[in-house]
Amino acid sequence: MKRYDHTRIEKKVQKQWVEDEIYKASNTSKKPKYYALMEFPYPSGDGLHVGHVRGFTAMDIIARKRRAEGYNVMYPIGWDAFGLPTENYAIKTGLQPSLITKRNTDNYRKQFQSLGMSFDWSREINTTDPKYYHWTQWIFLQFLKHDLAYKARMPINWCPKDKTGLANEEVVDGKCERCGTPVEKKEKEQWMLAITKYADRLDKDLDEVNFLDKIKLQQRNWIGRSQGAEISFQLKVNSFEIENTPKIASNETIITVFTTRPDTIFGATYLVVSPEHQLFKNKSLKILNNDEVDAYILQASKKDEHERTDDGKEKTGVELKGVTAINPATHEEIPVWVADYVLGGYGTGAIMAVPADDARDEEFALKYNLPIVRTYTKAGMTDFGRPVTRFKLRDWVFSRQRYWGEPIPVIHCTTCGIVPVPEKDLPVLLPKVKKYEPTDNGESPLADIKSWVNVKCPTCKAPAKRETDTMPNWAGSSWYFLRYMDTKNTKAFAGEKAIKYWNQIDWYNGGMEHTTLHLLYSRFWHKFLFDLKLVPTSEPYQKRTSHGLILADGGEKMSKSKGNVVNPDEIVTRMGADTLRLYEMFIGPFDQAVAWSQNGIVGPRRFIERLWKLQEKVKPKSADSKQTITLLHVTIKKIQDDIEAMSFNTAVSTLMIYVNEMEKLESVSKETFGIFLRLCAPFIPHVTEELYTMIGNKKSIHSESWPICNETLLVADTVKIVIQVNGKTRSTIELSRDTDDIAVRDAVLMLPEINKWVGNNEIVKIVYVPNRLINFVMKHS
Ligand code: ANZ
Ligand code: ZN
Repeated sequence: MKRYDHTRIEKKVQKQWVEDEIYKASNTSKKPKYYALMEFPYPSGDGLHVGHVRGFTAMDIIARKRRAEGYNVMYPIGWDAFGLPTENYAIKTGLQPSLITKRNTDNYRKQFQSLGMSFDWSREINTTDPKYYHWTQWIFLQFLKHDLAYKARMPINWCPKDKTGLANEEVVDGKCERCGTPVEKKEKEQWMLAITKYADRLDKDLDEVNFLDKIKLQQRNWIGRSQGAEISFQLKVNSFEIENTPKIASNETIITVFTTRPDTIFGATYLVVSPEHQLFKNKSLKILNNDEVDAYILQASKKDEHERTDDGKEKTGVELKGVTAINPATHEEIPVWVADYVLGGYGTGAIMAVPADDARDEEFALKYNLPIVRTYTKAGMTDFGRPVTRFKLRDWVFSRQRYWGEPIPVIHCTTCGIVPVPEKDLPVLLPKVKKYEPTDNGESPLADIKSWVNVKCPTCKAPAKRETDTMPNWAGSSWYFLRYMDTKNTKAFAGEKAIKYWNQIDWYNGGMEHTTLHLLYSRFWHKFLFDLKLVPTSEPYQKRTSHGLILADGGEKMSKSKGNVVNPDEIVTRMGADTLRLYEMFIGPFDQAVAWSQNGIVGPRRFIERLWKLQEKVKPKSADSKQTITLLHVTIKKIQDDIEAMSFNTAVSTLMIYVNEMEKLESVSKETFGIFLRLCAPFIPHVTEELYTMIGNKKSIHSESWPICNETLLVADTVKIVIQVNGKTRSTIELSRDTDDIAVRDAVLMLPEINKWVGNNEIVKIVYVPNRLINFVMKHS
């Protein structure tokens, strides 16, 4: 028997796969289609890390199983390559971002190929390719045409170090998500996308899709639907104080509040307006302590939302002297305050304060000695109100003052205003620049290229200027899954036929960190395209799952600065891609964060070596016992169920148990071993391909069909084993009868609820009562 030489085998079969194009998806196949997708990566200079391998291997297993089940599977890959890290590297080195991107994607491609991913490489895309961003720009123009893209002067989050505007989502605890610098507020003209117009549907339509509950919840929280009422309060301005001032405009004589508790209105003893409230925008309302109020507003503008609203923070505010409001329920005159615990961007930016019922209002009332009415009549929910639905979601700040992004395809003309670039002139190419730094006044470096900026107005032909803002790095990923359907199309983002064929993504997996924004943004774009009748479904993803992070040995986050990053290339070289894949599937429950363990990888490697050795037992004419066959079918059932449930770790332990069984046999038939290899193939595609050929099969194992489980053999031949730690029962596990002690031990130790007790502690003794109980005796700490 040849020794197991992973390098030789993996290189050889990978070459064969490329030659035979076995993973190529057809756009015209008669087979049922299956579209499996994993979030495409940002090609960073560091290359793939083991966290990528986890999610991509999982979807690779799904894709391979579906092919075996007879589907025409598309499992595509591409690069989400615009964005800051590349740009910052360009600034540092003077290299062109497009060259850096090429270098990085070349590396990622090589790495993915070495991992044996069953991608259809003919569909590779790159968001920075002009042939791709042509269509990102085109979709933007459709938003513009339908009034969903607009310009607004906005206080934006400004990172003084990166010199760029940040979306709310990119601000973490008041700091820039990328560099940690405290974020400032800056007023700037920004492009906005009106995602709030879709808030209702983005919320409601979650009912129709198969997303993990926690993912739906995150989407819902982010959208923040809130049912309530708007109630108007008449203002009263002290007459003798305003004798010589002009009359205030009528819309300023009322303050409208948003409340989820209109029934509490009899207990509303004062109003609070936010520092951003319209009331302060034009100065016609006479406030006696104007200077004090202005100073307060200025102070508030320097705080971020957390500082203003966090529970622990002391509330502050200033009374508007000379202004009162009439409570429409009690007809009493109540004071009006400005306080920054009320936010400008939510509801109407003003509230009725009910200190008896709302903790924040109570805290404020106690501090400033405002009346608290503890018992009052409850109003009907709509007696004073106009019912409204409000959302926390805000419109999407869609411009960046940076170089490495899609140019926003509009032209500014002094006569015609904002003029879209005619569709025939797309794409608006990113010009070459000498310096990639944003300019000192915060404009994009594109603003400095006169030859690019100065153009003729497409409408009146007078001299005009190009928009110099670029799109945020969320743009290209908002529709990439559509491009995969028809990557070479030059007339549309994808052709009608191709879109009709692939229809919708059947299964989308990605990181938990993308289940809010990217998911929401791409659902929004898709709904918009659906409204334009360009895609057949209003939701892009039928099913969405997420994988947990892989942490460093010891449980910390992997990071370059801590020097604890595990390099997948090194493991592929030393142990093989199959071992790495198997280890990542075995490492722990797929949806949870797990810590890498350098020792842990030895187990999967040993499994493959044992599998390799089993070839010696394969006899064409071996008559397998009933027990061997039964367990094979139990295994088929378990593997297929576990794969569907993404319970990969238990699937792997089931495979391990069967290898144990086969090792005990004198011989095993070619058929039984072949079926077992087919079950292993999605996990370890290289070694199974080689072994399958070695036992005398002509076809690639990856073109074989999925083994069919003979359910009649599945008499309930399983037993429930009690698991104890130091004699205390901690859990149970269901395994097939007569599973041997080593396999039971390994299966049990993988359960998170047991690992919690045993973990890295020393096991003194293991007591096993076959088919009934296993007890771990631990060293006393
Ligand atoms: C009176 C009241 C009485 C309220 C009571 C609550 C409890 P959600 O559920 O998050 O939508 N509110 C409204 N606009 C606000 C703003 N711009 N900044 C800060 N707070 C604001 O919360 C809605 C409630 O939060 C509203 O209902 C309002 O306080 C407050 F016993 O009105 B309530
Ligand atoms: Zn013009």
